[in-house]
Amino acid sequence: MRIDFVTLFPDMFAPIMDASILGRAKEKGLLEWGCVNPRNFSADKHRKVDDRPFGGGPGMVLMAEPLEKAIKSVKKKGTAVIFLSPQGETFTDRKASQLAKKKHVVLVCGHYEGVDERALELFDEELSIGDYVLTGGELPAMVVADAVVRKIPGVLKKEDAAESESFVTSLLDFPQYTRPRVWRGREVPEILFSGDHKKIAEWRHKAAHAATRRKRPDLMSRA
Ligand code: 4FV
Repeated sequence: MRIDFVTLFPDMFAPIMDASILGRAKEKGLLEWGCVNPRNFSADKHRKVDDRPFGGGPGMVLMAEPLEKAIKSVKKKGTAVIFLSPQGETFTDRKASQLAKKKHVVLVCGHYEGVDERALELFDEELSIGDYVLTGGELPAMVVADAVVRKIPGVLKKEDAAESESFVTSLLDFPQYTRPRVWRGREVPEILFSGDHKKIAEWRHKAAHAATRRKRPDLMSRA
């Protein structure tokens, strides 16, 4: 998969995209990524990409023209162009699975008060990572990239394959334990040392159910 980020802050991405599982996905040739800066497509001698809102009001608005040119500079047939914004559909694990099937995804990062409304026609869809306002779309774009790339076959090692993760089964994960066996007088559940994998799997499923009922009852309807 190739991911292109349309962003005014391209230097924000390498620390995240080249680290850990994402970095390994690139080394394995399962992921390519790049950044396109609308400022490089501004017709203005001062490389202006934003301006004051018509009708007055606070802040600045991202202009449509530099955005369109930046998107067109990387867009190919079948490319999914996604705008990250609080007005978007809430991003979910299901959406991550859908996007992981794409060959090329362009993630457009807003800034300031938002983009010129007429630029919305440049996007195939709008996605939000949650009902709060961030400084820019860069962090949401990296959140989406992380969740999507983990779904690409071969990115996660077999043992930590995506299908055993939370939300795939609409259940939260079962509780995990590791050394020491006793910590602050608290013992690890005995069943986990039984070696009886069937019984352990049953215990984990029950524990995942209990955790979901307690912490995310809204998910139970889907479970
Ligand atoms: C956001 C979100 C988000 C809004 C104003 C960028 C900011 C600024 N994007 N999910 N929540 N974007 O807050 O995706 O332009």
